[in-house]
Amino acid sequence: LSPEHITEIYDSFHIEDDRTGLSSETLQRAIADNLYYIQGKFPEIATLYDYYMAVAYTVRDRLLHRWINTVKTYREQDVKVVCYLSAEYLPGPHLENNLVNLGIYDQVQQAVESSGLDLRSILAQEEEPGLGNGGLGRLAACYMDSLATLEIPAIGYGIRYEYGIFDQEIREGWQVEITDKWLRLGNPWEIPRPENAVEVKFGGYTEPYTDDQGDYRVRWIPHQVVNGIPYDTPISGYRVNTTSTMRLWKAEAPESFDFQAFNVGDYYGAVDAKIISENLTKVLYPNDEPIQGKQLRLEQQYFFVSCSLQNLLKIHLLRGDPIETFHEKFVIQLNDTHPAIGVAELMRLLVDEYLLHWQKAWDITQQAFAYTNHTLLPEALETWPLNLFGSLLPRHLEIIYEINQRFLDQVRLKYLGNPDKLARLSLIEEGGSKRIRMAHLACVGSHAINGVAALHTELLKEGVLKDFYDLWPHKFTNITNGVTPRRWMVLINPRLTQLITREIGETWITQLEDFKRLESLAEDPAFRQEWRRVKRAVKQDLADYIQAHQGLTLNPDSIFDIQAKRIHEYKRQHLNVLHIITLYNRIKHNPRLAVPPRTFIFGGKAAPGYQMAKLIIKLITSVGEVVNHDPDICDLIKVVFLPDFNVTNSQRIYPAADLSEQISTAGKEASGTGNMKFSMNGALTIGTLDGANIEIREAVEADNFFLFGHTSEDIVDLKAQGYVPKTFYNTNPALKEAIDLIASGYFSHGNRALFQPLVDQLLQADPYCLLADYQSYIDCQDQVGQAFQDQDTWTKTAILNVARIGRFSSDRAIREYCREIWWVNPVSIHLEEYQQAKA
Ligand code: GLG
Repeated sequence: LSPEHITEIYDSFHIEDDRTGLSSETLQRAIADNLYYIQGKFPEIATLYDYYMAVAYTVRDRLLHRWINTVKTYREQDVKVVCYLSAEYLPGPHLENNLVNLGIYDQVQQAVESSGLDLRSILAQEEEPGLGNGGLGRLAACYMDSLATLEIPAIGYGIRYEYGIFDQEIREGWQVEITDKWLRLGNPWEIPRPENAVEVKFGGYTEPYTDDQGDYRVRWIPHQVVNGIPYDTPISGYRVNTTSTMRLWKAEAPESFDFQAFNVGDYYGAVDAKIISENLTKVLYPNDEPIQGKQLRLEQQYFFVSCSLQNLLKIHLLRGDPIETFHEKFVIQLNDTHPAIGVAELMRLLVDEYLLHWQKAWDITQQAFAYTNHTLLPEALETWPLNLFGSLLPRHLEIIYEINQRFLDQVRLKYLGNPDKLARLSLIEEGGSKRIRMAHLACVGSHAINGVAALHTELLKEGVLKDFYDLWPHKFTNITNGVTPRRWMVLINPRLTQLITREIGETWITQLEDFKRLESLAEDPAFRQEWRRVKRAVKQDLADYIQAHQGLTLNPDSIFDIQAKRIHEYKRQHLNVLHIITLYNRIKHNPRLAVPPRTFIFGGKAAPGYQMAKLIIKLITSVGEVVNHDPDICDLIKVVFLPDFNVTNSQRIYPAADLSEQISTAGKEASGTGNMKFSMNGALTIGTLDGANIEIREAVEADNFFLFGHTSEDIVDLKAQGYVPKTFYNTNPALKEAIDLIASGYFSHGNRALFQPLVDQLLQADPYCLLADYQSYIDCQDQVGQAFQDQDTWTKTAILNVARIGRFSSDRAIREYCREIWWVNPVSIHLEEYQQAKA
């Protein structure tokens, strides 16, 4: 070999860095390296989980490279950052999402296969972070995905719960809750940052003093101090370098042992302090809609909010910016009222710790915060008993009094002699025992207030927040929710993704409005046939899964009629059950009746303390027991309850649906986001005029949506007239027969007592108006059955649903937040060569 020849050979190949390279060879080498040096394993003894960890670390290295460049750029360019404060996040498994976003799914698959392994089974090893209950937490995760993809500087702050939402098992038809030990085997996605720990104070008392300038000041002497340790998880954007941070706080005792207590012999007392502190972030409250009065819950809220705000102020000052410009560099979104205490905490930090004057601090606070409301249910509006609040946060109580006094002074000037108005607007609820109204604190302390769907925002303005709307109409906006097409289409439905991309290209992945191009294809019979083939294959996948896990054989040509969401009376899973029983009765009466075969699939968790919701699960499984095994039914109806509905399991469900059940009582569901995921994957919706259903129906057009039920106005009128559910029961034989069958013990081995509470609730109160909507629902379901017979028209309608769902991307929602509330701009991230960065 001549020297020239050797140089030529060297130039012809380029060895990639093992931590950043993206070729399958490099990835394979990196995975083997991580297996060896991180897991401490060699192939002969490595478990699938070890391989999962090795692959996860390999992908994380690629993310870190982008993440570091992102953080660096934001520091250097002094950009404005969105801070999303949310007590809940449901990001779902990270690995596959990162493969999709980085565009290395195929390379990693190849790398893994070359080692004789299968990527799907490696992906299945991941334990998802169940750090939320439902829609609110999942929305936060979709928004983090869109923020990164749109290259908007953002940090998502939250709580690192040691135990997330419980795992659900079904035993003898009942829900059983199992502790979610998601951290048991380690979490490769998080990086602890103990050096950035902050202190959070609780309890104690306050005392006034005069500062050097002669100004009146207050200091807070706490009873207890807890440390907050940040754990950072990188959040990738789709095919961009931007990688944002989800920073979750864990509570720890400041010292592992309180040595002073230890020295005087109080060993257990010293350990107790540690236990008390660490209990703070132990477990997520498993209620979908907020609960009242639990001290630990207020402690969790204050803890993560205080950690986050202290962290933001520190970042701001580290960038060399004066405290007075804080609101120009950060905008803080309150995801519901859970972090609303932030308003008082930022005031405390600015006034007590950074010694600003009240008015200056208030201007900064109001301009920094914005508030999203997620529910109208009156029982869900968070309020805290004054005593509890004052003993835990004595200084914040004083600050809230001061905010309230200044606010009510303003109100008094506007509404002369209107004490009712004042009482309604006040941050303090009087009467009986006084309470702090967190929604009011959020409204007063924010420059923008938004609802999550058009109807919801209108109802906010007319109802719960009417007085605030009258006062500050300019603060109110609607931002209809959206979901990320990366996870909810590309990741969960590769078959449909491929078909669509083949026809219209892949721009839709970041510009979902481009789905519009599918409209003309709805007219193409050959395309419709392919679409049907895909749908059938995806339904078969779910059927296989259910066969394997529950031993139930499903007919993939039946209508897959699915309701998957938290179990709640307002969401009306039991209305769905009344339809099942009605169909059952019809077939029993007329065994030769030609009904299209249907598979009813349910998924969802009930709050552990919500007895009625748990009874609804038992009703679904009990009806399934009877119906699935009744020979007269000839397999025309099947009822399946899929246990443990979470992000992972939901991913099998949305793509397989023909029919999406969105049947809440009108006016109760703020938005819903499952409705969007189903539609995006080509299901038709049967729904009420509630939440985002209304806008989905407008978008897909009325002919392509199965509408039933009373409107929210009807429901109000119905109740005002004195709603008597019994009237519907007495005058509707099919309804009566269905309810009587439940009451008779037919589905409970003759036990009439079992479902009595549910039957009584329906006949005596029926707060969610199931009986009033029953006939309309049944008629609509009959139309669904009819329509499904004509498969070709059904498919056309499904394609049109997808073609017109573009508006419900979280990218659109985030763009609206940026434009109307946050006033932030994208910042592109360029990668420095790794070697260069190291030097
Ligand atoms: C709430 C509402 C849902 C809404 C979601 C996200 O009940 O209707 O879609 O927030 O805004 N508790 C929730 O999940």
